[in-house]
Amino acid sequence: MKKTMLMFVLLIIFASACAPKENEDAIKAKKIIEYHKKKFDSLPLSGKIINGVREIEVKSIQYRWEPDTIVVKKGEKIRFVIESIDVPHGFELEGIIIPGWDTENAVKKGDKTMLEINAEEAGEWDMVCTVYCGPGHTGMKGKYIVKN
Ligand SMILES: [Cu+2]
Repeated sequence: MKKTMLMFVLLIIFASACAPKENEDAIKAKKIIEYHKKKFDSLPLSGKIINGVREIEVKSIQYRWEPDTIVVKKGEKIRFVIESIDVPHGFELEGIIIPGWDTENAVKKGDKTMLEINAEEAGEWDMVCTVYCGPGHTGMKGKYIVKN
């Protein structure tokens, strides 16, 4: 009986010594992936769902976006309703093609421009103004975030 017990203990020690150990890089990489997965979890979603489409009103103002951070969920259909408050501004989500929208188009004061996209990929993109609107134009940036 004692012998069996001893064999069992030795087997456990042997097995744990042989278990593959993750190297530090792999552990670090896992942590980074986890961090990016959960980074946006606490952010509330923007706009409201109207007939199955998440509609978000975005105001362009010299030299900022209101809201300056837009958060949606992967898989949603998104409608931006963009309105300029002062001078003509452009609209672009860098790296995302908006069907039917030329980034050289201007959103004029008082006009409401509706743009629709599908949030297909999770991640973070810059929301920028693409029409020169004054000396602060290049600093007119916001974030478009698609949560998992
Ligand atoms: Cu601008």
